[in-house]
Amino acid sequence: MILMEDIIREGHPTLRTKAEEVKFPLSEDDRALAHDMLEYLINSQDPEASQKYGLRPGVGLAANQVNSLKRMFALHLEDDNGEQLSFVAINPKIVSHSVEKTYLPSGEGCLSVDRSIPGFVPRYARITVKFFTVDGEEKKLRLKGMPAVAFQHELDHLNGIMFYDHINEANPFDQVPNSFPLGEE
Ligand code: N9Y
Ligand code: NI
Repeated sequence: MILMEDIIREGHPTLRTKAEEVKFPLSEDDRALAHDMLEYLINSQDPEASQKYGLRPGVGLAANQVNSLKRMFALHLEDDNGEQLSFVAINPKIVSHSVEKTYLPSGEGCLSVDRSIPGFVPRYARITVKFFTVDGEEKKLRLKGMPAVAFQHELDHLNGIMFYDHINEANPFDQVPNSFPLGEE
């Protein structure tokens, strides 16, 4: 089971390293990692379990964050229609995206960052993504809203990119061209 002590923090080189493609069929270790990452998110959002194990709630977790350089991440969150999205994405990619951008009006955080870093993080408002499931099945999804933002935050981790890399340094809350704040579509 993944605990907070297993999540590496800012300054660890693995967070700045590009993760490697995963080969199919998955090894036992890869399967266990995929399972454990999704389990962390589910437990972290359960008030009893998060309290019991001292977990900081999260909607996404990338392998880099548990010091593994595999191209996989877990997402567990609801979409705009209240539908639960819960999956592990392996070798994920964005196949197309909107020109329009969005951002969380209160900025982003990260389980690997123990401080608050203010500012808008520009993200594509809508993305079409492809990835493989643990069983080697290819999925194609269209995402918008929070799931689109979270997918991009996680894909960034696999490429060694942190959310604050996208914040305008001189003016963190500068207008993002051609964008809308999430929640005000
Ligand atoms: C975990 C992050 C991923 C999200 C950050 C912005 C988009 C994806 C995470 C730190 C603490 C709060 C928590 C969060 C949330 C958001 C919306 C609705 C409900 C993965 N991470 N958080 N960041 N929760 N809950 O670092 O989930 O944003 O790489
Ligand atoms: Ni993160």
